[in-house]
Amino acid sequence: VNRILRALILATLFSIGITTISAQANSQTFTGSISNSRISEYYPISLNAGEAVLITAEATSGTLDTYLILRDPNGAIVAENDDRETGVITDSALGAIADISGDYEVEVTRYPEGDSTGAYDLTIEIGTPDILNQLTELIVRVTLSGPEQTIDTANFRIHYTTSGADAVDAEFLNAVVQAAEEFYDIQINQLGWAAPPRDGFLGGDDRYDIYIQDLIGSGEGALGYASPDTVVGDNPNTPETELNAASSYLVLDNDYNDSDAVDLIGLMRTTFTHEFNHVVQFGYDGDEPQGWVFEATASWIETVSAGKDEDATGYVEYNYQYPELCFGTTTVDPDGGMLQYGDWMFIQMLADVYGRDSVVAYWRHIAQKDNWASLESFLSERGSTIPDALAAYRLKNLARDYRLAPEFNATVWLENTIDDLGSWTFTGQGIQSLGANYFRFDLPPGAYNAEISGDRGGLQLWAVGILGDEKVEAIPLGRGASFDTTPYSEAYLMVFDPAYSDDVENCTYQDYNIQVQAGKGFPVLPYLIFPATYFQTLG
Ligand SMILES: [Ca+2]
Ligand SMILES: [Ca+2]
Ligand SMILES: [Ca+2]
Ligand SMILES: [Ca+2]
Repeated sequence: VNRILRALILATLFSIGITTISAQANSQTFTGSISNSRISEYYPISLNAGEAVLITAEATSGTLDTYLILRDPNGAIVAENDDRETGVITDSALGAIADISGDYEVEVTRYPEGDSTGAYDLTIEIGTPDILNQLTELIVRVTLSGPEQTIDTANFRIHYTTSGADAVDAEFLNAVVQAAEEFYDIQINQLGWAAPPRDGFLGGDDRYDIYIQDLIGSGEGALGYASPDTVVGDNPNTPETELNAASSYLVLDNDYNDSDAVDLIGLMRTTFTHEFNHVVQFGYDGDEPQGWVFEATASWIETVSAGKDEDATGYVEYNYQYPELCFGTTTVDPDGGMLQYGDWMFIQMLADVYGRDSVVAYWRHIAQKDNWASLESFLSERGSTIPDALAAYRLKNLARDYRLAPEFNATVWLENTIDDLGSWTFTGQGIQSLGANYFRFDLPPGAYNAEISGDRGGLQLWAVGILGDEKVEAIPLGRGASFDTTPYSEAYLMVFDPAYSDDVENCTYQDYNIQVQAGKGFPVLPYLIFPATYFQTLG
């Protein structure tokens, strides 16, 4: 075979892509089936360090929606894949390069939430790393409306087209090119996040992939999104060993023309830094069950990286309107999932109290633990607890103690005004886990006693006094105690629920009464003090 002919043969092999077996690879095909009594089949394979493996599972009968998992000799998940094209091609494909030599295990199972059954063909190809090029054909992330073109930066490959609904113009494309390395530098080099794991060969090479598509016009209802695709377990770019780090890609709208924004490039930029932060987060934990922390952190990133383009302050008004709702919920708020974005203020509080680097430190805990356990261990290292931190957060919100408060256009929801001694209660539905109600305390200056009753037993009371335009002082009353309003220009009472559970989507309201009497005994002194720079009278 002369050299020219050989080149042609290679070109032909490349063009048929997925059915090719390269000369250095050996490939084996197995058949099996998944039934309700046998939902997994296991196949041992022996790999040498540095060897690549490419695995595909294809359903051949019944309703089977395949799911593939590859485990290393220690039983740790190396890679997993559900669908070659999410929801469209439900067969599976994955590839990996062995870190260590030994006996690996391939598990073929079904999509875990379903009950599909049927037979499948499993193909396992072992060879040199170039066999993984086939993943580019096998895994379909985004299909553009016209011929796909790419442009590469140091860390990113941008996939776009100039025809059809997804078409981009040169100015927009250039702005994406600029934004990509600029926000990479801010998040990775300046803010100290670990670079996310590379995606092997997906998208054509190991750069992080950006796809530009008409998201808004196609009714997706999203300005952009990030999607984890391969769970790699450990992120090689951190010193710790992660459990569920994942590589991922991001998708941006092609022009933002159908949004109501004035500065379309600005909207692209803040969307980019938000979505790229998700890519970074997945490098710590692509499988954290508590969804709020992804959106809260990505929205917070907008405030520290996107300048005037940030969209995070736009969510505050909504969060301030529903302080009584469960903290961390992503479904129970009236607008079905808006609260989690406004929860960026909690991330800002961590940055204010423990330093900006603490946000990355918190994500290191998220990588190791799930649900509230990660916040518990992060706070415990700093001598705090979730109830203490959330009470402080609810008080900070009342004080509007945020650098960006001039952009808020909101004060926390005022439940009622207490203007007499006696029994008072909520006007809405009560409060949920880690939530709060705020009352104006409008009685003549003096010493008073407030006590909580009629609840399940755990609610806490705080008195809050405003010292002119200088300070907001918070006085912990526990279940009941006395406080002195004499020094203050205004006073408030906050009822707070310190109880929490991992099930943040099933919170229930708690009833309560507040008994207000004349002061008795020594008044409690302030415990937390906030600057009153941005304080505004409630209501
Ligand atoms: Ca599947
Ligand atoms: Ca890539
Ligand atoms: Ca690591
Ligand atoms: Ca976690």
